Amino acid sequence: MARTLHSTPAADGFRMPGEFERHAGTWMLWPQRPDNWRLGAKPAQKAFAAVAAAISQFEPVTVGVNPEQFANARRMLPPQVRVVELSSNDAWMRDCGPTFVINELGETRGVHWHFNAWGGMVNGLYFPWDLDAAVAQKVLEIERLDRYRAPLVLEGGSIHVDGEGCCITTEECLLDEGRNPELTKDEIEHYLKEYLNVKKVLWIPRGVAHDETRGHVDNLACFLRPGVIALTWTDDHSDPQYERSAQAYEFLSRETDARGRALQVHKIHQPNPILIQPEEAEEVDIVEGTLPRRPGDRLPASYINFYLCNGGAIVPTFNDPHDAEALATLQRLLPERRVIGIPGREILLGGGNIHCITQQQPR
Ligand code: KQY
Repeated sequence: MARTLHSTPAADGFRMPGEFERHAGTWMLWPQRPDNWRLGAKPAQKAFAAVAAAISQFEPVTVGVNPEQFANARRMLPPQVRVVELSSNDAWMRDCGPTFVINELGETRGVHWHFNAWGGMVNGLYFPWDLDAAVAQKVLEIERLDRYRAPLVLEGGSIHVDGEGCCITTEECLLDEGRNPELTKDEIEHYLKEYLNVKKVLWIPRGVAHDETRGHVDNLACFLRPGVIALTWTDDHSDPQYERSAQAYEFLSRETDARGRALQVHKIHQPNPILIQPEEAEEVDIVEGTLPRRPGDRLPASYINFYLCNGGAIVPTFNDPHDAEALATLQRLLPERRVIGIPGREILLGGGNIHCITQQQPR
């Protein structure tokens, strides 16, 4: 039976593990909306299928699909990927899926945050978002896992944890007026501590330039293991990302984690600027209430938007001169994993990348 609990993970001895810890599997959703994905989402569906296939070499993958796309998704996804009917407005499982928490006995529960499409009626990215807002509960029902209903608006892409008491996030995202304008920074931090069971929250000032999420940390920085962070970087002082990454680097380098360790921060140079091409913009339907895709707009491309799975790291590539260096650096930093590059441009055109479309269920 999947119950809704009125306590908190911290009170019950549950914690969010680091993504680098063992997974039971990965959850994804299936893209289809033509006002976010070009050409009726066909290229995006191929890109999502490639990500699911890559992860399924390492651990079980489940993809939730709207009813009208079930047969198509089943045909496009490899047989080892489980396909379940699960309605959603779009396909960002990181953001609308549950945050899984575990305890010392190996039990798993889920945190169901409030979801408002990255800003609700203030600066949200589409309307409505009612189906997305129910995804976390449905996943937990399918898995028969108990659920905590957390009293704040939060997307999974706005947090990373080390599993040992430390969370990284950004002020730009969690203090944004479209999310929890009625809560103070201290109140938000209190909820993060209660629902993730962390002792320390590191508030990085800003995320990646041009990111329509307005500051998701998962495009900027992540834990490779406790005490070790990868950060998107540019050596170009005139790039709008330079100041943001430099500020994050200085901040993280002077901080310690919840156990008092200094953080090691590794820079991963971003790709050259990637702009929406005129034909790509034209291939997206215009719908009132959905953020439009305009030719020439810069996309928030970052190699940090990768996903760690059991024995693997699935990294977006951009057909860019920096791809090889990013993959080689991550392979050096993650010797225990097989680093695999998967083309990320189609996912980026929708507003995120591989990390944004995946959600780990811990073992
Ligand atoms: O987590 C993300 N990066 C998702 C962005 C949502 C994009 C909707 N167009």
